[in-house]
Amino acid sequence: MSDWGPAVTDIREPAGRVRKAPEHFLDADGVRTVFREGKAGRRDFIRSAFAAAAATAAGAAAAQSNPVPPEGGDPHILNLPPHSTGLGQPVATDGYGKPSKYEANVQRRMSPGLTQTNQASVSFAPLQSLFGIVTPSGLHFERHHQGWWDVDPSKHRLMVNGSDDKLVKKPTVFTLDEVMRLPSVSRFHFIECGANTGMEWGNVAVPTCQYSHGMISCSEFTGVPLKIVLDMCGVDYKRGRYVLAEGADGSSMTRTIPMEMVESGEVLLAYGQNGEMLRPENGYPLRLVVPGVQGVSWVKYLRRIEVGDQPYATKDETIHYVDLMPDGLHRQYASIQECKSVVTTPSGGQVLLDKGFYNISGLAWSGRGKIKRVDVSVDGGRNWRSARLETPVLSKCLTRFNLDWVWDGKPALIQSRAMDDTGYVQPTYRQLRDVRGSRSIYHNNSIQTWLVQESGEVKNVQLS
Ligand SMILES: Nc1nc2c(c(=O)[nH]1)N[C@H]1C(S)=C(S)[C@@H](COP(=O)(O)O)O[C@H]1N2
Ligand SMILES: [Mo]
Repeated sequence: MSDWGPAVTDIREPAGRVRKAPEHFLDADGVRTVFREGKAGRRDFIRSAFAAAAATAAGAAAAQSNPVPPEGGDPHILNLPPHSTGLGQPVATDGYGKPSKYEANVQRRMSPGLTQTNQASVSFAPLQSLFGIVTPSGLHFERHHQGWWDVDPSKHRLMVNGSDDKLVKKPTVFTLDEVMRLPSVSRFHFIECGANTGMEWGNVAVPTCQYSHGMISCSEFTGVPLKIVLDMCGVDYKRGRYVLAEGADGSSMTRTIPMEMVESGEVLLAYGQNGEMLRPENGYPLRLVVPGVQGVSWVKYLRRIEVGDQPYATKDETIHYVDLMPDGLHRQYASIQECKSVVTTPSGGQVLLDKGFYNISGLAWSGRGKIKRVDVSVDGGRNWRSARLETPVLSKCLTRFNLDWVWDGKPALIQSRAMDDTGYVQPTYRQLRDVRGSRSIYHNNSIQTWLVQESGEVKNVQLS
């Protein structure tokens, strides 16, 4: 089955899943609006659609945290909230901590109807709720072809062999302990599924950036450069110009990686993610990290590396993850994720509560290197201003950008356009379709447009 089933008709969470938090306004999709409730005096600015929710939320918040005597009460007794007067929770109540209950709407989400089973499926990361560049491991997007497993690390093995006897002198089977005693590195990289933003090819315009761009995540990965292990096994690098990576799950996930990538030292046998072991959903206990390359090559539950003298033409590189070009031929092995960006605030589903100042914020990345510049337009691409790139700006990693904006209350078309250090500039839909046609599913890196309507509601639109 391909990554995308029928078009989405209804992406809303069941109403019961949406939590109203006292300090945030949440719309029906559980999307946090841009403004938090400020002073009570600001409430007259709030749009009528939110007035009811706002009144309850602000009232509850005021009662909890306002250290003034209740009206008509004893002026000597301050109405302090329990958290200022009582004893808090003991340490290690949760041996492994969880987010605040007020953040319960920040979830990775499935798109109902997108896939026929929940095992060969995808969940999207809530980009609109995240700050900085690191994706918390519990919110990392998921893409499984045959469901995920919690594989016993003491039983897991990694085999390294050659496609013929001469390519690898010492074929070896490694335990995880044996891999983990080798020299390790830790590096921040994004992983993006080649199908990210795929529905936009058909101008489906899914409502939020979680669904349009949420098949990307960014982590600090820790592991052993694959080159070190291949050296140990005595690889003939003259003839052995490709490796095949194979996963241990039932999906027969196998992908060809060119040896130059391995020789660069960037390809990792990773066991660590954001300071701890990989999560089961992300390939515990061992996955391949192939910086800059589409997610499908980042084989999870990695059990075998074979060295070969030619590309392997597996199902996931000849039938799936290929691009139908305008001349009717398929482009295969397209692997590097080209330079791309998206504004995450304000973005589809969010609501601006009033005109005035906003921090436009978003993410930019390139599979070829570092982000050099991000320009932002609020008028559909007529005028551009350069955004601030926040540090760190790392190679093949998400880069956070921010830009000051004063909204005048009129409709605005917000876009971002990233450039990487090779000089490549993220294309418009017209530029992309001129080269790629319109029958692709994968590898859509076009400029995204969000329409801010006069009501403050933000919508996904596509400018041709
Ligand atoms: N073993 C195995 N590896 C796999 C897959 C899989 O189904 N099985 N899916 C691939 C695809 S298509 C993507 S986009 C990434 C997703 O990684 P994640 O689930 O950690 O986000 O894993 C890749 N590696
Ligand atoms: Mo993918």
